Amino acid sequence: ELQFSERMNCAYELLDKWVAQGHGDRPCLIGSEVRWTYVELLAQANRIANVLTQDLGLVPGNRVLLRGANSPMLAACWLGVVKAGGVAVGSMPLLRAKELTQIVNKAEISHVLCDERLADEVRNAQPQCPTLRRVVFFHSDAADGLEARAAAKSPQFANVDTAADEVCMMAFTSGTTGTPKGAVQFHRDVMAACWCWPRHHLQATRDDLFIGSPPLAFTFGLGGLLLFPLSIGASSVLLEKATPDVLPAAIEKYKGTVCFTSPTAYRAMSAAVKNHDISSLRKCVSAGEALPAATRKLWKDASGIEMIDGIGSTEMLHIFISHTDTDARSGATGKVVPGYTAAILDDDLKPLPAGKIGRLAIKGPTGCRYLGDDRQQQYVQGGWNLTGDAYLVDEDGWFVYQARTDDMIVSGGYNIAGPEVESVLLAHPAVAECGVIGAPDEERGQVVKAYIVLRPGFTGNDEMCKTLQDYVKQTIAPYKYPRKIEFRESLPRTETGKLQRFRLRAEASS
Ligand code: 3SK
Repeated sequence: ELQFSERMNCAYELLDKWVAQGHGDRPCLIGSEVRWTYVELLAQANRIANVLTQDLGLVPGNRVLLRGANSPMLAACWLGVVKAGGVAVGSMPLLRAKELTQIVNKAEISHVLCDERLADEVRNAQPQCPTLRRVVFFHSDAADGLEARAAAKSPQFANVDTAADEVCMMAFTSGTTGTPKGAVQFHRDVMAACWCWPRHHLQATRDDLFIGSPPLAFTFGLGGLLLFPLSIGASSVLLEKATPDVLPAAIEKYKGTVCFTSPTAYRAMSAAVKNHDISSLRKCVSAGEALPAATRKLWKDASGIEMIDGIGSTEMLHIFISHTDTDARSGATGKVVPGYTAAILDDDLKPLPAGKIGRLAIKGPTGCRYLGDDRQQQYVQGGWNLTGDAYLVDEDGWFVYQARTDDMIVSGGYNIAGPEVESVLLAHPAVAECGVIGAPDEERGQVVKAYIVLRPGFTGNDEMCKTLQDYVKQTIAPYKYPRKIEFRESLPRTETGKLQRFRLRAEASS
């Protein structure tokens, strides 16, 4: 049932098509300051495509970094880039110059469209980024800002005639070493992601209003808050701030019907929802980290809604194992999404029987393609995508999460590479050695915990703890800072001196 013609631009399928079919006056995107219909979003995306191609010299295949909190304008930039045959590369708003430089250089970014309020880190990165030709700011009053440039352009644009298997987007995810990996997706991958899980598991309609928290730079948010609503002609609220303390009020205000957020956020919202009328909500999607059975129950008791929990990955673009709201089993992540095949494999890639714990392996219409990265060989083996998760599957086909098989820390919905935090801490003059792991945490799933050996002359006390936490916050994205720090005389190491993180993890869990 999933068929594409050889030539296809996904922006047409998501946007132009609805206007061509007479659906243009329907509500499309809502932000804090604008409410756009389909026709209005199309006009803005077309104007941006005209700016990119006429003013900024963009040619098909150029990679464009997008930087901003969720907003209709950020969404229009994504669509404008894709219409122009460019490659939209999302970036988390909290990233600092150091991380932006890595992404820009890895992806050979030529253009940046950036929210003016986030300009500083881009400006700091720019001198280290030789491929970067043009940076234009949006949410800006400047005469050369994106809004002014777009206003001077035609609202018509002939989409670049791309092949279905041409690259249209890249999403970056930090590896265990902290070196970001760029996952490359084709136009057809976007449409496959819009088809498989949303049609079979979410089952939203064009009357639904999507709302939630994940950034559009995270494929969970890109799909849930932009691609999926557009693919069915529905509408979406794109909030710059959608933390658990403000999301219930936003659901009440806008009358959101389909919510996407993390287990940590549902847990935090459970108490707050009694102060708000969230009766408009009918579907609640949870992903980004394992959903504890207690959180599922807490949210059901608070809202009356059975969560649709699922697991996806940046590499696979979106969710491939999931519950539905009518077929959910507490403690399991769900069943495989139609279109995908899932198996549990041993270390020799042999399938394991039901009940045995092994490596989760996925095949389907989307799959991992890292941009020039040796880690491709680890993720894709024997035709399977190995997600780095340990799972078992029971006799009835329910997949049950056990653990991460690598060193990623998943905290409050963020993927954080322990070794990256280590390398920052090791640059501080007080730190002699350090090991960073994910310690179990009721609220956030895991928290970043650093075990630190100090250099002679420094003392491990609360003041030092705060100094090191602030140092990490100022060097890399603040959400990566170690919420817990323990000072030690030494760290467990192998005979060859390799840090034994598994011992630290075992200690933190005991
Ligand atoms: O972490 C997940 O489960 C996820 C879900 C959807 C899209 C992307 C990701 C990483």
